[in-house]
Amino acid sequence: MLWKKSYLVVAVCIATCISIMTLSYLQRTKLFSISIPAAKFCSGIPARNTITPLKGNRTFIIAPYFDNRKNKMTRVISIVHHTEVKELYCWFCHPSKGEIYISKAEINVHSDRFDFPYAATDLECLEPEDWEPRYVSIHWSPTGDIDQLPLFEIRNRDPESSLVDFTVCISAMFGEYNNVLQFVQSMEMYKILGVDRVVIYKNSCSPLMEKVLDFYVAEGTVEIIPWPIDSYLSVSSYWHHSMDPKDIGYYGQITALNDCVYRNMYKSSYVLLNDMDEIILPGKYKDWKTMMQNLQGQHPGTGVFLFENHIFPKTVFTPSYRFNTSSWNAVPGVNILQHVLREPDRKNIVNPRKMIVDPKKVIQTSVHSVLQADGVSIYIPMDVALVYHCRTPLQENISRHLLIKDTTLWRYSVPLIGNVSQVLQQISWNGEGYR
Ligand SMILES: *[C@@H]1O[C@H](CO)[C@@H](O)[C@H](O)[C@H]1NC(C)=O
Ligand SMILES: *[C@@H]1O[C@H](CO)[C@@H](O)[C@H](O)[C@H]1NC(C)=O
Ligand SMILES: *[C@@H]1O[C@H](CO)[C@@H](O)[C@H](O)[C@H]1NC(C)=O
Ligand SMILES: CC(=O)N[C@H]1CO[C@H](CO)[C@@H](O)[C@@H]1O
Repeated sequence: MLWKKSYLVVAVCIATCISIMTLSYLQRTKLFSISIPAAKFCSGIPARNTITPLKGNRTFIIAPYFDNRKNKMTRVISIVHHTEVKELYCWFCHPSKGEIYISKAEINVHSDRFDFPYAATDLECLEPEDWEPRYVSIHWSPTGDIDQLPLFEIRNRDPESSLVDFTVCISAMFGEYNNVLQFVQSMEMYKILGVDRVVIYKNSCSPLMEKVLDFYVAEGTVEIIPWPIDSYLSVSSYWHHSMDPKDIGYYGQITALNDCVYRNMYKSSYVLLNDMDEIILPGKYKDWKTMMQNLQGQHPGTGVFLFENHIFPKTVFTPSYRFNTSSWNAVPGVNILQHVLREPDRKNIVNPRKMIVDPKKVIQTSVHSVLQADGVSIYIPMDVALVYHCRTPLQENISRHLLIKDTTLWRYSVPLIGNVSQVLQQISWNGEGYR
């Protein structure tokens, strides 16, 4: 009897040990796979929108990207509630092999959350070692019915060979945006400086702006990514939660920027992360290509180039403005050529920076710096280039004679005026004027 009892104890012990070992194995590798009937493979609901909510509205998937720079994994750019989402799984399905491979996601909420409850997040899932998944579903549990889950195509699986030099990412156009003249001027400046493509995450704009965007899309310069973030979350127009306590900061700008970097990782040698009222303006070189060849030559291994932001107040006009741009008078928006006086540096305040990055070296980006990268970041002195930023003043009461005249922009006045006039003419011909 006694002997039998100890036998039982040993058996229970062994069983416990095995399950603990199995559990710890699963936890350590965060991986396991299951086989389910063939009819169900890859039969989820194909995701068609830029932003896909998961059940419960606490996780929003933007897009999964293949990333084998460190491990063989899928990185899912997403937005999650930073405390309420504790567990997520990637379901990789093989269309013919008879396998669903489930991998526990590491939920990596970006540190630049600025106190908002929702933030840009990377869901990092190790992929199966012996096959290349093309589709993935994301679910809060390792069990469930794949038919009911949204199914995402994994991007960057087959990097495209058509490489361009420069892509500008505009992270969020919102608030019925109607600063048409400044937008067209920015676009034409980007083109003069060497842009190949401009990617715009568009939340909302005016009907006239819509016409302008249609023009640039038809021309092949602009790619629009719909960004209806306010259909799912309350959005702040400010960068910090304390300024406007909503769900997420600045229309989800940081998430859009990260998506843009990954989207263009194998399409563009460089990605510029700036707003549409900003132009990275070289002082020493005629265009971005010459500038980046020189900078990259001087700083091999650098992945992130940081340019100082300088404010050219749109409220202060330049008295010596002598260009005849009367044909633009009916166009709503700011004429940047009239604003070449910049605010001086402020004591004890560091000018924020905007960036040109080699997207292949970036892992996580924020707005004014990258959070994680493979290469180093360097500051570019303002005589080489600065960010020309025409907007409402930061130093509104400063006396005019303290503003610094900086006419670098005027070097481009001849092609800029010609090209802008041409675009505006075409846009007004296509419709009923600037309305
Ligand atoms: C998200 O919330 C809305 C309304 O609050 C609801 O109609 C919708 O079904 C939810 N979506 C998901 C995927 O849970
Ligand atoms: C400016 O150009 C317009 C044509 O675009 C012309 O009609 C006008 O006379 C010019 N104004 C001056 C001051 O040269
Ligand atoms: C500028 O001056 C006005 C009126 O004197 C004042 O209300 C405002 O706060 C000042 N702005 C700044 C940025 O100091
Ligand atoms: C895109 C475009 O029209 N660019 C033109 C801008 O203006 C310069 C000179 O005025 C032309 O050479 C470009 O072709």
